[in-house]
This record gives sequence, structure tokens and C-alpha cells, in this order.
Amino acid sequence: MNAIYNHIVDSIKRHKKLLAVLIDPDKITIQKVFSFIEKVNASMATHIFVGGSTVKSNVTSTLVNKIKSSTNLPIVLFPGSISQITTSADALLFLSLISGRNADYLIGKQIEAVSKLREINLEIIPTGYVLIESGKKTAVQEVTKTSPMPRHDINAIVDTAVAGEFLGMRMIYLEAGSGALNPINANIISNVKKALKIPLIVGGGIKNKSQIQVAYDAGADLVVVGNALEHSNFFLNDAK
Ligand code: 1GP
Repeated sequence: MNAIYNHIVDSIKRHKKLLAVLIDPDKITIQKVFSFIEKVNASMATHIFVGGSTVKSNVTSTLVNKIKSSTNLPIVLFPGSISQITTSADALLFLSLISGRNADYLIGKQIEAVSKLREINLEIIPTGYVLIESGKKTAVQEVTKTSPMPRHDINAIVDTAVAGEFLGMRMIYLEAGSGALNPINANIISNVKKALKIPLIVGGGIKNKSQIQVAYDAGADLVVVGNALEHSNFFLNDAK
């Protein structure tokens, strides 16, 4: 039942870096899914994340089914709302926005999701979600009505991530926000990574392969790329 998480942990032990392609159900049409997934299959991507901040109800389930029929990559839900939970995925990031002080996104939405999650058999990965300011207001900030953490406050960012680990979260996700002007910088990533024993995900505003490499070199175990794929196939064209 922990197959996806165990695979992430094993990959880290084997020094293998991971890359998730984030698909926002609001930004892709069902007609385009097959050709997009073909490119993802031929790329260096190791995971497909599905989710968005403002997705319409019931769209996610149809999309995940289509993706599943055309890939063997693990599909991990990265839900912006409860309506994005669907049993056809392989795992769910059970997120708590620990950088914010909005009780709804710390514990409220999670409690609302429980009755649905108890009915279905989905691997749940408790994940501390840490939003860091990135040069512009992002959708996460808008939707959750929380303030991102200032970039320069490294100690507070590290303490927040470690508090997540101490609370029993199994991964930490450092998020600059979709379409962020500035991705999470190497200094933040390396300081957080040094303090953590659990896997570290980094995403938001990553636009090219050198930015992916910067994140890996600083200590990111899994990098998430979404927005940039709508504008370029910069890495999808690279064969595995
Ligand atoms: C957003 O971290 C993800 O939640 C990915 O961000 O769309 O900017 O790649 P981008």
C-alpha cells in the first residue's frame, strides 16, 4: 500500500533523481492528453502529478483514467480541492499548508476529505506543503488566503519543514507557486535538505533543464514541472 512512497525512498537511496510532470486538469483538453502523454513516456519524467488550484468538479477522474490508459508511470494526485480526489490514481499527496495560518488548509479540508478517502483504496502520502514567495502573487496564495514565507528567512523555512517532519509528514514540498517568477533558490533547498530526513519535493516556476539541475544539485529529490510544458517541450523531447 506504500508502493509509490517506498519507490521514492528507494530511488533516493540509489541516488536517482525524480521528475514529475504536473498536469492541471483545467489546462489540458481530453483530446490532447494522448499525444502529451506519449511525449511524457519518452521523456525523463518518473511521475505524473495531477492537480490544480481551481479545477472544476469531476474533470479529474476522467482525465486520470485517460492518462492511466496510456502510461505506466505512477499517477499522483496533487489536489487543490476535495473534488480532485479520484480512485483511479496511484497515490495522493495529503497536503497540509504548514507555511500558512489558515486552519482550513492546515487541517480543515483534510478532515472534509476523510469520508471520501475511507471509501477508496488510494495510497496516502502525508506531505508538508511550504509556500515561499516567488516574485508575484500565485494561485495558491490567492486560493488559500495565506502569505508565502519570505525567501530570505531561511531559518523560519527550515524550522517549518522540520516541524512538518516532526509531526510525522513523510515528504516536504517546497512550492514557489505555479508560474512563479523565481523558482525556489539553491540556498533554501540545500538548507532544508540538510535538516530533513524525509524526501524533498521542489516545484514552481521551473522553466528549463538548468533550473532542474540547480534544484537537484542543491538537494531536491523530486522536481515538479508544470507551466513550462505548455510553452515548450524543452525536456519532453529528450529521450530517456
Ligand atoms: C505548482 O510546483 C508546481 O504547484 C509546478 O509549478 O507550473 O510553475 O511548473 P509550475
